[in-house]
Amino acid sequence: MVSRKGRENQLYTAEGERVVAGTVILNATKDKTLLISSESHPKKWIIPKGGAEIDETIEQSALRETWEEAGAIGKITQKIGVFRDDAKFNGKQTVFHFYELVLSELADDWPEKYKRRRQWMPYDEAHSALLNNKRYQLAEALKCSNISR
Ligand code: 5FA
Repeated sequence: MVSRKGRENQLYTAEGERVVAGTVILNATKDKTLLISSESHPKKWIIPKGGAEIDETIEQSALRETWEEAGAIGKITQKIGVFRDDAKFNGKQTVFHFYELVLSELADDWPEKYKRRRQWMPYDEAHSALLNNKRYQLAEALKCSNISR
């Protein structure tokens, strides 16, 4: 998997929203999810996700971001859904596409190893962490996944 830098290939909707793709990573027994720390707010937990690019499918973007940010490889088991954020960041609204991914390999070395922490959490802990950070779309994606709770 090749990691990418920059935003010149960023995909936008016809309405000008930034398209972001990511995964809810589950362990094989589907009772934990792997959260990562935000780069801009290192104390806050998020789900691996990032800008979808024009020359990829949204699913490919989600898998690439999952590798770059979390060092995780696995199988996409469902599309969880599309979640809109009406708030504007850098003048743009965001539309998130989230997939569920069951982990097959967690690398010890990955592109953003020195930028991010990773932590497995059961549903309640992960959902609360995302809600406490006001990451409502990420919390909703986790809620809509097949994680056991
Ligand atoms: N941002 C912060 N809170 C947001 C929210 N509730 N809804 C939508 N966007 C929100 O920050 C990533 C970007 O998202 C920042 O520009 C922030 O203002 C905005 P983050 O989600 O805390 O993650 P991060 O700091 O680790 O940044 P990246 O994951 O690297 O950035 P992107 O998700 O934009 O992806 P990309 O740069 O890999 O394409």
